Amino acid sequence: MSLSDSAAEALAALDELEKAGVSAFAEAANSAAIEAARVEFLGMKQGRLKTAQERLKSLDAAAKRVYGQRFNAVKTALEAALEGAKSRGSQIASAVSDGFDVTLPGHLPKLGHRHPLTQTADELIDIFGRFGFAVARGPEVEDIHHNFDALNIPPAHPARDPLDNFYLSDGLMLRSQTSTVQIRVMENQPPPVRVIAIGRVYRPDTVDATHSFMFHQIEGLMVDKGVTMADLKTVLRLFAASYLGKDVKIRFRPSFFPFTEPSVEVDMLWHGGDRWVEMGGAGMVDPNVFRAVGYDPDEVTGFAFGLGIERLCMRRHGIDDIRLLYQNESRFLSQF
Ligand code: FA5
Repeated sequence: MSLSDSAAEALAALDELEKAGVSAFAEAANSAAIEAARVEFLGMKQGRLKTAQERLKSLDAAAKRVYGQRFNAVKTALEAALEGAKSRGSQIASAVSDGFDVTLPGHLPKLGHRHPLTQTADELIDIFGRFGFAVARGPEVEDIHHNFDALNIPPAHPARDPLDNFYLSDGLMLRSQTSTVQIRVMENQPPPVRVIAIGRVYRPDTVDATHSFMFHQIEGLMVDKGVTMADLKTVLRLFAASYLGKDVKIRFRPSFFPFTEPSVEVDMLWHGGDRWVEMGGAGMVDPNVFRAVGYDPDEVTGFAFGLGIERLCMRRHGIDDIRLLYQNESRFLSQF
């Protein structure tokens, strides 16, 4: 038995109705659109489904059965599509209630992080901590005794020049080096000593790409029976390899500091570096320094070193101007 042309056409119209209704409900983006689609397709008076139902009357008995079944399926599909649209709509409605749309992506807060100099200092503390060095501290406002006298720097020494130091009143000054902390530590504890001190120092140097009037140093001091220059070189080599990588080269040039004898300048060169860079000074603690703090130079020996932290940080990260470290430019700082 084949269906009449008009029955086949009626079934095709049902297919079309289902397709149009389901997609209208799927696309309805707010409650007004859902309601409009409901009236158009499921409306009791003039809805398209209602109209399709009326068409039943005009079909013969055999076609009625086929058409009736298909009609029920389309009705079910459209009602399900309406329910789906409603539940989607109520989620959207609750999300935008009070004018606050929780479905919109939020504004991510800008996270801060530690300054590259702080990161460098923390790494130095970590490395020397593994070598058994404890952290010591001293004041930035220091007296002449700790900055010069006890460090065997005589009254007429050019290092005391007012043009090279920030003097304050009452025999005080902004410390020009962290070697002051060596004295404070030894005044307060008997040997053996194994400490580092990290902090700010101040010198009225003209500011340029490698000089600042305020910068940071790391001081190291090791005092015990039988400490030698070989220990100093070993510790600095190990430090350099830990901080800059195993392929680092380190070089010691004879130099002079009133508080060490012999004294050296410490240079480093490593993979990616094109030249030797002076990192700081070092040497064996001068017997006069031991006497100033009440240590017996016949009993103990020791080494000390002082390195520039900006320089360590700059060479490690390829920063070519020290001023970048102090401008607090977030696009610069966010790279570290
Ligand atoms: C000293 O300050 C000695 N106290 C180091 C020392 C300690 C020697 C213990 C022996 C024993 P010097 O003045 O060379 O040494 O400074 C050490 C390092 O500080 C320099 O190599 C450099 O890395 C850094 N430095 C010096 N002046 C400045 C500046 N104006 N800006 C930035 N870094 C500086």
